[in-house]
Amino acid sequence: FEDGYQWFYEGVNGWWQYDPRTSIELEQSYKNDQPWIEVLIAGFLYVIDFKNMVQMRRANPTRRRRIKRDIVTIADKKGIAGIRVA
Ligand code: V3L
Repeated sequence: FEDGYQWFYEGVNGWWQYDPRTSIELEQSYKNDQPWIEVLIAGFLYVIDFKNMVQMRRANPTRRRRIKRDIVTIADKKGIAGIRVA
């Protein structure tokens, strides 16, 4: 985004950047102070919880991943939405 921030979810030993479409949804909802939203990711509904900064599948809320909003250049990102970068 214009301020250099991007959205990430936790992987093994690092962070994955969200896909561009989901990132836009997250940013808009975050800036609107929504406490949580639902998004469709790869065919599954996920709850994004901005209070606790976690995401989880709606159908299986016990499996949760941390999320963060961070500067893209200093973030140790693994890739975008499961697509690895070198
Ligand atoms: N965007 C894309 N795919 C996701 C997302 C998301 N926000 N959340 C979960 N998945 P779970 P390493 C991740 C995928 O939490 O080696 C990465 O993108 C998730 O993909 O139980 O562990 C990699 O593709 C996983 O395949 O709902 O760091 C992959 O894991 C699946 O949904 C391996 O990454 C179940 O995750």
